[in-house]
Amino acid sequence: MRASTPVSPPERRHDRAPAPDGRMGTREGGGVVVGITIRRFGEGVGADVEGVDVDRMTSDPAVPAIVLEALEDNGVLVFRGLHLDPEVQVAFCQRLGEVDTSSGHHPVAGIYLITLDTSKNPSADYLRATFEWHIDGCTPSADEFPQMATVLTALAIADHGGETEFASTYAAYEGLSDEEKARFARIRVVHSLEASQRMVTPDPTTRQLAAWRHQPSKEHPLVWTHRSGRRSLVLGASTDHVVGMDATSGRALLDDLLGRATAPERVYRHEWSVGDTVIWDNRGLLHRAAPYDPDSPREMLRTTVLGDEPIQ
Ligand SMILES: O=C(O)CCC(=O)C(=O)O
Ligand SMILES: [Fe+2]
Repeated sequence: MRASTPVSPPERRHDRAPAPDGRMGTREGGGVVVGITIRRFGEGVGADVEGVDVDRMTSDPAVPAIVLEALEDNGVLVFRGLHLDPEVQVAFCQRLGEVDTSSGHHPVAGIYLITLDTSKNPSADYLRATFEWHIDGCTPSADEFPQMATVLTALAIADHGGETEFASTYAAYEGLSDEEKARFARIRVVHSLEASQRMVTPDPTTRQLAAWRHQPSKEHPLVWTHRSGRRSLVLGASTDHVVGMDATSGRALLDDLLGRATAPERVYRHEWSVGDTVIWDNRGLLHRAAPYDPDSPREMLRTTVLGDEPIQ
């Protein structure tokens, strides 16, 4: 584990009272400190956030900018043991951007309950596809852009499995050779709900197939050039086929790239404790849940912050 990397807010603030533990003003390497430490897990993706409690999450004016900057730098942020209420989770997310309130099966708008129990979530069957590496929002129903960020809080965890894994698609792009970068700049890929659902339901009923095909498929470039200027690869379970390539060669290319992106040394696996909150940058990461039993008590409060950046 790398040494602690404290983070400074974008603006200098001299008017704050010290944090109770006195860390304010004692940042290693100089700069302004607000008592928040971003502790990277290693060279790859992910970091622990220390010093942000529930109050600061919802009311400290410095926190949104710190979180967004740390998210861009680390991909995944872990807040341990906060036990966020659904309302607090949504309020925190609203400070980061516009929250998706469309789900409708949880009493708190902005919360989608992740569970394999169909009596609690009518769309639970679809969640088995989260066991495969994916990026959320590559096959939107309308002309929407992929979500910017997703937050999960663990209400209950699985006895076995159910960890959530993350891998950077920025790192996947950066790991390409110059020749590959040039070649892949022109490649386009069709994404579909059918492709991701087939991975977990290879023999669908006619009705399932019709439901999947009802969702429009979507063509995206393989390489996403972000507004920031960074580039990432758009990969994962929703990839259906490469435009203009025969199915076998296209699949081989996508599988090879996915395998490289998600090589074990590039993956952060979050082993949940009840009360943990994790946020990830959906635009620059692949994620998946490690399989867990359909009868597992695992339940997660999920909130998504909408994106405004097209894949281009
Ligand atoms: O259940 C999980 O760990 C992840 C589920 C997922 O893919 C998501 O929330 O987007
Ligand atoms: Fe997901």
